[in-house]
Amino acid sequence: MMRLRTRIGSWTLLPWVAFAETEKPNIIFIMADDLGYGGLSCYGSKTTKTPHLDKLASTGVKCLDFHSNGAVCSPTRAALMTGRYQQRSGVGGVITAKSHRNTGLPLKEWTLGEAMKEFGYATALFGKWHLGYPAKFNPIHQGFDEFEGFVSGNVDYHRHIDQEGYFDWWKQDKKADEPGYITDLITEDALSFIDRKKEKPFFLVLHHGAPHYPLQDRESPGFRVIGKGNRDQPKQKVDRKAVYSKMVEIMDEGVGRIVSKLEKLDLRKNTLIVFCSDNGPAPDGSSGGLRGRKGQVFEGGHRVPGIFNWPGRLPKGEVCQTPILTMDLLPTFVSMGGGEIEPKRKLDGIDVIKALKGATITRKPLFWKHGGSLAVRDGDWKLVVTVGKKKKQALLFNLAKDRNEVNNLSTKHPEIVGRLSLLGEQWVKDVTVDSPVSQ
Ligand SMILES: [Ca+2]
Repeated sequence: MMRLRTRIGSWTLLPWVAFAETEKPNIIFIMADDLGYGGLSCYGSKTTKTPHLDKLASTGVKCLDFHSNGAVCSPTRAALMTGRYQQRSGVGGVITAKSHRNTGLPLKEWTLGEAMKEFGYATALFGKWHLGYPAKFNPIHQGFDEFEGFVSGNVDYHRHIDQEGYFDWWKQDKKADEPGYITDLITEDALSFIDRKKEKPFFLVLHHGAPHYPLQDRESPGFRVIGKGNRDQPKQKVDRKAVYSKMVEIMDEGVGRIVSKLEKLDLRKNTLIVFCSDNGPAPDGSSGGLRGRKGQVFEGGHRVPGIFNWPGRLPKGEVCQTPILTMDLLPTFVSMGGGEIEPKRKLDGIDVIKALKGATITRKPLFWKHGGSLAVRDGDWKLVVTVGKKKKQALLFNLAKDRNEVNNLSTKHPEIVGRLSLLGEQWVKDVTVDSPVSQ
């Protein structure tokens, strides 16, 4: 490209750089479901090959301290949508297919979709919603121009039936089938959206079902039937590890197709791509050696892969060691899109652009809660309080030296246990609201 220099006041700028600085980037946010910290090859997996996500990490910023807000699905999604701890919007637990069919993320919440629309973006969400079953809670009523996907926690990848036996595939806020394997459908919907919206800034959210159960790849048979509850295929019928890897690899293949589309349309340089998971792994996945898994507040339950890639605007091939949570994405995306959030919104999440560019950010204490278990993190210290059938246990770890939470230091540092316990109690009081899905 020819570089013509322009003088503005005392500044000498390259015109194309000056233009790029003021142009809103497209933002594509991709979230996997139940993918643990060790689930991608760039995070150490030896059994799953993810070349396209690996390339986004090696040419962008790979986060080593990225966390889902929740240890399970709906809570993390509520935090993503609101930029606040999920307990504040009453989604402290899973919106279950069995017991919560009439509730959802309250419509009064100011959501990520609404924020991006307000700041001039065309918005779409394809894939899993899990923030309310009734049509009134559909993503199109929470700021997304377009929605295709499912509203429950998981569907049969071929038959699109949830685990309680309800058909669950939607186009906007109406049930409508679209035959196909859901990971491919989500990718196809994304490619079509990019084609249709290429002339204006777009905000595209892809919430994959993969690799959440049921364990099914493209060749696996559909098995759920309408009107009959059924979680997964009989274990003896499936090579679970092989199918699990394949599910992640198909998702990665879709990421590759999206990157190719952006390159073909000459949109890649002006598109930020972000990837993460919504919680730690189920038993078939990998936490990469971290203690615990999905449903727990040990690191394995919430430390997940996190990748940010924006050519020329974010560092290339760097790692980020600042703790980043799902709730930080709303303020970060708004900031990257050139918007400013009014102070009255009182978000818990923060804009993490500086951290992604290499600055050290000191954060306020961070909290995770699942059922009766609570984790409090302040700097390198993490307190994990678990409540068993008979006893309450408080464990203290220093994550800088012991990321896998092996050495309990609670008896050595009772004063830190006391301080973090108090912070945890105050936080629970601050964020908890009455709700059918509070935990
Ligand atoms: Ca999940």
